[in-house]
Amino acid sequence: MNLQRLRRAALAMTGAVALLLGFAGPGHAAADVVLRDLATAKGKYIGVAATASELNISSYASIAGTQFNSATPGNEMKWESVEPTRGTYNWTGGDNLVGFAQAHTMQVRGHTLVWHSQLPSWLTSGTFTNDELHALMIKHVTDEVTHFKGKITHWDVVNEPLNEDGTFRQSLWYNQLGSSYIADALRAARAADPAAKLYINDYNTDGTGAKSDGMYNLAKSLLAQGVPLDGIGFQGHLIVGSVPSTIQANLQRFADLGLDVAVTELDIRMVLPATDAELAQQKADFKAVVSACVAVSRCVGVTVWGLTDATSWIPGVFPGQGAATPYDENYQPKPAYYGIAEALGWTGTVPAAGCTVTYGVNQWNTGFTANVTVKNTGGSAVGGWTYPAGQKVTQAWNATVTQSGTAVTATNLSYNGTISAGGTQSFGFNATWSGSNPAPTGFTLNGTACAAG
Ligand code: 9MR
Repeated sequence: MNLQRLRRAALAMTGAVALLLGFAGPGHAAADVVLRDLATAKGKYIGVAATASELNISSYASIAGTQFNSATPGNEMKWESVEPTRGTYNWTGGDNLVGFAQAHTMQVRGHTLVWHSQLPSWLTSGTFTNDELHALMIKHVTDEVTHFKGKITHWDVVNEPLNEDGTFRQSLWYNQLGSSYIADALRAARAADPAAKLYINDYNTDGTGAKSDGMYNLAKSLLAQGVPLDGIGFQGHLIVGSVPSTIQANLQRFADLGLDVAVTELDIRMVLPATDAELAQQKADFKAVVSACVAVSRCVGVTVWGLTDATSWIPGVFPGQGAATPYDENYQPKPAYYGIAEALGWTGTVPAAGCTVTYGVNQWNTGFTANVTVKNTGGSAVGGWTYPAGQKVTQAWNATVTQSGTAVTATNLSYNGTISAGGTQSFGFNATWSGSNPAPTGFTLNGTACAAG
């Protein structure tokens, strides 16, 4: 039985079983890996998106604030969030994100001022003359950029203005104001905060192609008109194994126009359940994207759109897909995390597994005592394992141990619920046996297969 099958078997049984060993706590990568330090050494930033609810998750916040040095609000600076009622601003979510970033010495990408989506209904269902709509847009841009003046390093002023063929997207803005809304929004943003770098941001422009050509022509034309455009954001919502081979060349051609470029919303999704092969490919994919940025001197940084698979937007929008971020659902760094690190110059050894398990047994005619030591070699821990038929757990210590058929799960007690990086926790149990008394196989911890220790 290969490792993947063992893991699946153990996971499947964990749900049905009574003995679960759960050690919770934020994950830690190999102690020497700090993405933000690596990025800084390359002259880049490494960013992470966070919604207000994600920031309330302690593991999310602690990893975001230590591993990343740029933050983008997932939703809190969008029009529907800041001005749900006409003329009444709610800056709370945006201010909280900014406060979090400042407390952790992170810069902030403002996202986003003029977009066709996540607009308040008073705006989308209202009737406005072209002049009124233009004035509303300018006021919104001016008020929001002014509110955050001095606190935002980069603004996604205009988001997703293009169709897949590179033409302008039909939107509230384009339909009534024509393509000049883009230049006007940029000018208003510049007037409100001359220090912020102003971007147009879009998806499916990461490699060369019709949409990217449309963006290229738009950028060129705006620059020719003297419009204050500083950079182009490439969202990077990608599919595993499908990173465009032209990504570096594409970033470079925009840089050659005299613009900064950034990867602003990187995630790389796959059909679930993720296999080890797909996670390995995803590592290579994250590495390829970040490497493209590293190779382009005017690429200022890369932002991942979500820290963890636990809260990513992907499964909700692409049913059956997910696993798109650098950390798994238990906040453990995935191979993708190390792909980012490697692209940023890290040369360490990727931990082979999150855990090792040592299983010792002391047996007599029909009974035995087992002692289990779980070592965390990559993060925090939860475990379950298959248990040979004929064995029956009767008593346990230092864990709640339960059994269903041949599957056994152990759950931590209140005093031993965390395994520090490199640390161990041990528990034991008494059991009966008949036939033979082999060691169990298929140990998992947080869904990750554990090597035998
Ligand atoms: O991550 C955002 C998610 O929480 C929202 O539900 C969604 C609504 O459209 O927007 C997500 O972020 C989007 C970003 O603002 C612009 N590019 C696409 C992102 C994913 O939809």
